[in-house]
Amino acid sequence: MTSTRRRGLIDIEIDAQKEKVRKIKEDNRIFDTLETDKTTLDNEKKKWFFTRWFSPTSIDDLEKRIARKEQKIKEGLERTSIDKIHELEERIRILELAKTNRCENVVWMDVPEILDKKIQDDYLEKFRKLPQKIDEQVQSVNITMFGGVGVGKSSFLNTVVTALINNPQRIYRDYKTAPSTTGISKTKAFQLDKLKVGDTRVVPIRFYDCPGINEDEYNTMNLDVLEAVIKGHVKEDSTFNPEEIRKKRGQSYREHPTFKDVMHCIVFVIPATTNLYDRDDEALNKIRNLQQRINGPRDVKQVAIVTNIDRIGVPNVDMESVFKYPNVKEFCEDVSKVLEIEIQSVYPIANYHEEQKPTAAKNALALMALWDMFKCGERHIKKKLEIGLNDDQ
Ligand SMILES: Nc1nc2c(ncn2[C@@H]2O[C@H](COP(=O)(O)OP(=O)(O)O)[C@@H](O)[C@H]2O)c(=O)[nH]1
Ligand SMILES: [Mg+2]
Repeated sequence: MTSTRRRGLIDIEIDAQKEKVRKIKEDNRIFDTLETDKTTLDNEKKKWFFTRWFSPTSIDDLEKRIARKEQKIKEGLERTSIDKIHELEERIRILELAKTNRCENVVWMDVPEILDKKIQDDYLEKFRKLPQKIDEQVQSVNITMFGGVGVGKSSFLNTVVTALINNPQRIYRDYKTAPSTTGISKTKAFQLDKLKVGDTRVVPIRFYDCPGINEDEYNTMNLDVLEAVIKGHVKEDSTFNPEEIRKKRGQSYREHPTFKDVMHCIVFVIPATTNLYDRDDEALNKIRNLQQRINGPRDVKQVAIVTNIDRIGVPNVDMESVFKYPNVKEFCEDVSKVLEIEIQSVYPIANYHEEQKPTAAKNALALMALWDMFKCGERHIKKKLEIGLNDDQ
């Protein structure tokens, strides 16, 4: 059979899993047949005793066979439970289902067909070539992320750092933020460390990690606070203190921000598992209200990332083909409609969650999104610098 279709990581994984199941079943058969062999041996011996007739090789063969099996067990062969086998078979079924849901002719604009190492390396090269400052006055693109608690904001930063540093053995999990295990956001520091490519070369991008904007009993993250963040009223070296920002005083509040302090790109973070048409979704409502406040002639650029793509039927192992999944495209289109952000600036993202090693596909997705954020921010800055900063705000 000849096939022009490339064998992807998912095919390799399916084959590997099938082989694993085959091997386990073969091993289990050793245990299953050992008892039968022993019974047959007993019977053969009895037959010989009563009739003095037996096939001369059968007892010998059986004894050898039993000895071989017992030796394997002694060497550590283990029986695998039926539940475990079912679990593996279920995994194969899910991967095969994913493959059938995938569609070769899903059309996205300007997206690579396969997110392989080459795409990852090309983006890394682009970041490596960036100047370390954008301008003397405004050195970096300031980016902040808004989204509910636990939507993957801190994880996205960790994915970005993992991708930029590009150590094939290491996933960064604590990039200046505490991992949230309780569902309560523990994000503390506002401005995060400088991003670096390959751990050395500084990239002119600064991230500001905000607390979640929902489950907000005392309305601490209200629209005034979010707007103050965008307008640069929060001092970068302070911990995030919504109370001070609301009262417009205190050590974390900056009364007179300049253009280098404002956010140059806002990222809305939406998990792919969100019901976008739920009118009671607090985070979505807040984002839309915020947009009404800030959308104006001097727009700051907005992009969206859709996290948790691995939870809507794209297996981690097939993330390289993420753009071939119609449901991913549909969800991103819906985000584009609901938040009125052009589809080119809605990025599917799968953050590292339980895996041990980075993958080219997840890195590439994060780098693509980051590149767009950077370019948007940079354009915004350059435009403003051309107009003249005095005209600002
Ligand atoms: N499977 C999966 N889990 C994710 C993803 N993004 C975040 N998580 C998990 O969701 C939980 C909350 O993420 P976190 O980044 O702390 O959310 P934050 O409150 O927005 O900063 C953590 O357990 C993450 O590992 C993703 O893309 N896929
Ligand atoms: Mg967080």
